[in-house]
Amino acid sequence: MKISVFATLVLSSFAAALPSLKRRGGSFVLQNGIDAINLNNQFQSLTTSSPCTSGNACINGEFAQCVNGQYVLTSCGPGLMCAALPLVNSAGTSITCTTQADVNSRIAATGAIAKRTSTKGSPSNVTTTSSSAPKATSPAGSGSSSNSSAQTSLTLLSSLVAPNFAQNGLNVNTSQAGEFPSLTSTNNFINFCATLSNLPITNGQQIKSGSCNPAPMGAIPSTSNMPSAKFVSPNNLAVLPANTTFQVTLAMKGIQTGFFVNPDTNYFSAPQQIDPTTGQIQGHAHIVIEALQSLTQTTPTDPTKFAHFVGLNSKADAKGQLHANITGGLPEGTYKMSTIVTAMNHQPVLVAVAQHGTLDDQIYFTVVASGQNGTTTTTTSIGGSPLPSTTSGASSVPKGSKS
Ligand SMILES: *[C@@H]1O[C@H](CO)[C@@H](O)[C@H](O)[C@H]1NC(C)=O
Ligand SMILES: *[C@@H]1O[C@H](CO)[C@@H](O)[C@H](O)[C@H]1NC(C)=O
Ligand SMILES: *[C@@H]1O[C@H](CO)[C@@H](O)[C@H](O)[C@H]1NC(C)=O
Ligand SMILES: *[C@@H]1O[C@H](CO)[C@@H](O)[C@H](O)[C@H]1NC(C)=O
Ligand SMILES: *[C@@H]1O[C@H](CO)[C@@H](O)[C@H](O)[C@H]1NC(C)=O
Ligand SMILES: CC(=O)N[C@H]1CO[C@H](CO)[C@@H](O)[C@@H]1O
Repeated sequence: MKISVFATLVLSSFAAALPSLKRRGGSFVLQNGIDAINLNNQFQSLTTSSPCTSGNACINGEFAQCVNGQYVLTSCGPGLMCAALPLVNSAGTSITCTTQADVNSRIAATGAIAKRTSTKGSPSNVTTTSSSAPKATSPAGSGSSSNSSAQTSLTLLSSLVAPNFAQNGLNVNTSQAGEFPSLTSTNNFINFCATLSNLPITNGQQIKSGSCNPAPMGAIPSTSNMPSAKFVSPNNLAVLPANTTFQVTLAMKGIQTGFFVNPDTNYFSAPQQIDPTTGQIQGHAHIVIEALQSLTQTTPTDPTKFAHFVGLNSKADAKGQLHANITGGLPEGTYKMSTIVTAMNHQPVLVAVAQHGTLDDQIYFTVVASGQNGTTTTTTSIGGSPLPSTTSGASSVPKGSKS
């Protein structure tokens, strides 16, 4: 009958459009998926007595045409159901007879994920689109696609193409004088490192001569989940006794600490991840202590040199604090102590907005020969008496964890 001919035509035109699907990445793709989900949800509340003005819908899985203000139903036939599908080549949706599997895959291909529970308090059963919801395999924030084969495929999902990456940022309302044109890409820079043939891919290694890292940046937390750090001890401008073990206490918030991967094999090798329940970055912090010429030094320090480096890999305690012992202490001098807050794979944390308070802390302190001005020492030292000098005391020799 008329409807099944129509359905066949629609289906065959979709089939013809399939090969181009992977190459296309219009900004409408995801929206079409969302629109289709919403329409299918709305169809759940329609009955043959629902009023209509024009157009088609689906009622009880049957194709519904609006005729004189009322829906007229036509069966889709065995094995077929009526559903709204996302258009492939342009913005919009199409209402047609098709299979449940086809509905599922077309909506999933847009990156849209149907809600499992119906909205608006409707106690309805699992709806066609609900049952088409891809199984939730990825935690919130770790990507919008739950297509597991996509995680081994060498092809970029069209639903993940970021259309704004194709624009260089100039000639738009918000561009400012002097702005440099951005590098652009229509495929999310997936092969960017191929443009830098002089650089090896980072490949999880800490390559001192430089490299190109192909991993995407990953999940970005909301502004209510930006990490922040503050040294508790020593405090700023503290005076510590030389060559004496002291404890560093760092207070942190807005981050799930204790997440730490192998820095020798998995450096920068995965996107930033966030905890699905708290929405916070899963990561860890480090502290680095650098020798200064004086507290008023104005020349930048040399990042290849540091007096002490330590990774704070454990989970923060109940007070949100992390601790490290600087065993043997530091020789006399002035120092800058900084945090390096990172995601799990050691990349610096990334947050949602450009303008934000610092995610790290830095303090300055002085180390004096023990016995001198001991009363001005403002931090907790461990052991009390100066230790014999050790190799770990030389400020020019980097020590501590490599991570
Ligand atoms: C899942 O990903 C694979 C590989 O990218 C792709 O070929 C397939 O079309 C995707 N399926 C869906 C339903 O998105
Ligand atoms: C849910 O499904 C059951 C059995 O198919 C049916 O009896 C019931 O009316 C449905 N409820 C709603 C709200 O559609
Ligand atoms: C530029 O931005 C202003 C302020 O938001 C807005 O009123 C205007 O329409 C924009 N112009 C264009 C060309 O987008
Ligand atoms: C630091 O040393 C003190 C005293 O030996 C010890 O109780 C504490 O657990 C140590 N802290 C860390 C983080 O190793
Ligand atoms: C601390 O250690 C350094 C290097 O080992 C040494 O030169 C210095 O004299 C020591 N200072 C004190 C007060 O022990
Ligand atoms: C022993 C010693 O170095 N004492 C010093 C303590 O600090 C005061 C004020 O900075 C100095 O005047 C002392 O010489």
